[in-house]
Amino acid sequence: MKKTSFFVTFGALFGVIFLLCQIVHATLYEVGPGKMFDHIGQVPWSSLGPGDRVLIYYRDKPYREKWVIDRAGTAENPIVIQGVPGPGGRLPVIDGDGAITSTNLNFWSEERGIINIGGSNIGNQLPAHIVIEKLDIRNGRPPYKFKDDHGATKSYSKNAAAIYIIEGNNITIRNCIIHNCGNGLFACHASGSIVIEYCHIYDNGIEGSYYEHNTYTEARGIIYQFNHFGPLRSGCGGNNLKDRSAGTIIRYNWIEGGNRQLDLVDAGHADLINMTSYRKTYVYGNILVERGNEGNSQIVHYGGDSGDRSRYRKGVLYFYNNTVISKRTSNTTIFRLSSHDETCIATNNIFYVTASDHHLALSNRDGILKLKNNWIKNGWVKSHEGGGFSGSVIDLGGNLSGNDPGFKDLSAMDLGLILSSPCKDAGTNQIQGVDGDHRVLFQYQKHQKCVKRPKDTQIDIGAFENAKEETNRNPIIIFFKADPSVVANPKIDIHFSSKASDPDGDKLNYYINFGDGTGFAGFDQFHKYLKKGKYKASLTVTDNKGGMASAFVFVTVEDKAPAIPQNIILEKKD
Ligand SMILES: [Ca+2]
Ligand SMILES: [Ca+2]
Ligand SMILES: [Ca+2]
Ligand SMILES: [Ca+2]
Repeated sequence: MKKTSFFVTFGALFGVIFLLCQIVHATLYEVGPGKMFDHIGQVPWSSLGPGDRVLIYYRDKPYREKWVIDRAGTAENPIVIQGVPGPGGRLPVIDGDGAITSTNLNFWSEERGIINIGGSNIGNQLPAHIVIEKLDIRNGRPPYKFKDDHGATKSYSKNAAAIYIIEGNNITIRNCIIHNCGNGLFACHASGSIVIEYCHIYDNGIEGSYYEHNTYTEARGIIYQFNHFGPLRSGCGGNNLKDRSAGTIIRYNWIEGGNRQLDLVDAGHADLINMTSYRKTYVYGNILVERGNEGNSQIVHYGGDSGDRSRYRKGVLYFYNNTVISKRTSNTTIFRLSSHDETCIATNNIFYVTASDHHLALSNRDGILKLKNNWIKNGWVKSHEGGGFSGSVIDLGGNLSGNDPGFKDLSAMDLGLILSSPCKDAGTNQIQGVDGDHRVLFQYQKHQKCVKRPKDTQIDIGAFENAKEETNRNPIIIFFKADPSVVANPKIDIHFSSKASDPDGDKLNYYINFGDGTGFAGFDQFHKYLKKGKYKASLTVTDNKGGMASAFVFVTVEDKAPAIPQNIILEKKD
């Protein structure tokens, strides 16, 4: 006995020590007024480990600092750099203008970013499992200057970014405000599994230049979701979202302004081009807005722009349940497919222009565009290129045209549908090439938010479903029975069993009231009545959402002489 308890104690103690070790390894660093550190540069950036968290507290003065992250967390214990908002939810500001760098750091490409990920001579880990959230990062572009890791004053390059990802995997940028940089975000080809979500990205770019964009990414796997992309700075010719990645998913974003809203072009590196995911690009549930005659009249470019067609995407752009609006007074072209090897399957989209007549074209010169269940403004044409058009536009059915798609309030940019909208229930539930992971499950909410897309038997066209949130339905009882329902004497086991289902698939709770003052929380139970009588046993099934169903069964307990005297049974047992 003693031996056992010793080992139990020892085992428990060992477990506690093991747990303590795990906890001790993760460290919390706090930066801000009255906190552990006054300056971001005091954080030991070159030795961060899994589970470490850096909290940067809001203060009225911006933090004029820049740094590098080159350490690896794990999937369970990422390294988290998180701003702590101040009054009114204001995010701590990381200002690149006049930013200083800790001389404890030693990294390259300092002129390319305010926060760099990867590219360090000290920490020397491939960055992984890093989360950056709730920071307002600004002013990383010329003419702003900074002090580098040797204390020398340097200028940002034109293509400097708020966050410059040189290399690394599983990097999430969430709930950040990114503005007034050259490129807002930049991810190089040695990065992978990038998620950019709930961010507000606007006012980036360089005047008179086409080469700096709100985001510019080339990654092995990237998801953009729930972001609010605003216009670039005035006079800047860059695109809103420019991407050269494999495995690109752009969903549930509001993307307004830019030369083109989406510029999805070729990767420059064979390791990306050879990935099967390079051939499939998913764009769904987005709102794409051209505010006026701003820059290029094309909304989405898919394929390549390097001129080396062997590198082009040569795959399929799955473009569905987007709401696309152009307020240009002149021509608008929705898709530019770079070559005859690019295909777009456009399903359940609204393509609306405010201009009348034939100002809307769906395609540019090349490629195969397949149309299914879209709503398209009256007067649309395949292309504005006339005889220069060598592509094809294929009608797969279900497409509608009209003058008014039935937005709730276009002037207020409330792009949900009114009940009488022709887009209501006019989509197809079978979207070609789209399976589990890429189904339309959410919809964008102004701004930087998302909600579940209401479930409806027939999907609407566009980014918003006009359906009331499904009301809860009651469970359904399939059976409830007592076996046997008549017994000759008290104290005989009766088997109560039941089965129910819920049309919403809700988890169910069962309760059996035996009608004799006792009950049981479950769907299957044996019960003995102690006295003769007629009992009404009831079953109640609830679904945790207020839904309920009940059923009952009568049980008769008689009081007859036992069929076999019990004392004989007892004797036989011996
Ligand atoms: Ca350096
Ligand atoms: Ca434009
Ligand atoms: Ca519907
Ligand atoms: Ca239910």
